[in-house]
Parts: sequence; C-alpha cells; structure tokens
Amino acid sequence: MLDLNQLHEFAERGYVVIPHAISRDLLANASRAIDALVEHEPPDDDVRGNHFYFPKAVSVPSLNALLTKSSAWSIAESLTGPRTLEVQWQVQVALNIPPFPHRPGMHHIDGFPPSPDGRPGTFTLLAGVLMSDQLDQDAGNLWVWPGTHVTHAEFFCEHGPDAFFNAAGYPPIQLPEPVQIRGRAGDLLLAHYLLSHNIGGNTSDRVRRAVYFRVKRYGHDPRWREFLQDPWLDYDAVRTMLA
Ligand SMILES: O=C(O)CCC(=O)C(=O)O
Repeated sequence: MLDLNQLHEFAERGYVVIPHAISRDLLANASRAIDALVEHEPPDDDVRGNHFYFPKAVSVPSLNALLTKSSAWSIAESLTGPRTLEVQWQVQVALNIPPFPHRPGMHHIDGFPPSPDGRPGTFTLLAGVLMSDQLDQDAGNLWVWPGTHVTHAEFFCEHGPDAFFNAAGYPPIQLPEPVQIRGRAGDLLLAHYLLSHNIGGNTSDRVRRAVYFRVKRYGHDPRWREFLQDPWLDYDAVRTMLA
C-alpha cells in the first residue's frame, strides 16, 4: 500500500517510484523471459536507443507476474481503490540500447492514434518495472515532466477532450523541468496516464531494460473524455485524500 506521503507525491508530481516492489524470484524469471524474446527476435546490429517488444500477456506469464503476482497490483489499487483495475492483455518490454546520446526535446502522452472505433488509447496508469539498475542519469532512463498530469487536464478542460485528436500525442502545454526516473532493478514506477514522458538517452555501457503495463480501471473506456478533464476520475483514493 502507498502511505499518505506517497499518495500526496503521486497527486502532486503525477508519479511515484516504489523501491524493491518486485521479489528477486519474479525478477529473475522475468529477465529470462526478456532474454528469450531478444534471442528470438534480436534487434539489428545498428539499432540504438529504444527497441520495443509488445507480447500478449498470456504468452509471457513471467512478465505478467511482475504486476499480477507481486505487491505491485495492490500498490496500484491503493491509488484507484480495491478491485478496480483490469488485467491488461498486452505487455511492453522496452530496451534502450547504448550508445544513444539523445535528449528528448519534448514530451508525449500515449494513446495516439486512436483505435479503429475512434477511441483514443487512454488508460488509467502506467506501471513500469525497472529491469536493470538506472542509478545515474542518461542510462536509458524514462524522462517525465512532473505535474503535467494536472496541466494536461487543464488543457483538455480549456480546449475540450476532442483536442486529443489534433494534439496527436503532443498537447501544446507549458513544460516544467524534466526528471529522469532513477532506481534499481525491481523498483516500480506508477505514473498517471496524463503525465508527460519520453524516451531518454543512454550513454552508459549497458542496455536499459524496463517492462511497462498500461493499466485501466474498469469502466475507463466509455469515460475517456471525462478522464482527460478530471485526472482523479479513476483514482478513488487520491480523490478522497484531496477532498
Ligand atoms: O522506453 C521508455 O522508457 C519510454 C517508452 C515510452 O515513452 C513509451 O512507450 O511511450
């Protein structure tokens, strides 16, 4: 469970990192599953920076277990409410291959382009498991722009939720200074869907590995327009705390 300080931190910054959320066993099994994915479909020799795999969750049980068989699930539900989250069908394995001397010029939010039925790919929260240590900056770390979950909601209140389509993942908001997420393998990042983020550079000597889950609250999809304008719609615990 997140404590009150962590709830406050999430409300204010739009993300929180929970150290040691994943046990060594789960981590070791998941690392082997990533090894197998990479061995089966290795990146070309000249690939630098991001290289993603999007397996179906059922085909990678040991990756799915990082979220569903660890404390990560109940930690995430301590933001949204007990038994509120839906198990997702897909997992993202995100490599960041050095040398990649990149600095993101701006942010994005996920979910563009929309699905064939016209619905944007919004969700409630991003749960990210660090699969390699990222103790220094520019080691392939995810970049985030703290507080932009609120700025984005203000943007959608002003321009309407359908502004999502024109923005194409890049709503033109004012950005604060970015932060690079740092931590050790086994740490858990929980980030609000509306938090600006992007792929960072990697000038370390190691491939950065992370596993991301895009998690929805039950009933999220039909309420995506309200959610873009009310960042706490899916988050009972944060709403209660703020009230
Ligand atoms: O590789 C990362 O850490 C970031 C990936 C990302 O920004 C995304 O998939 O939306």
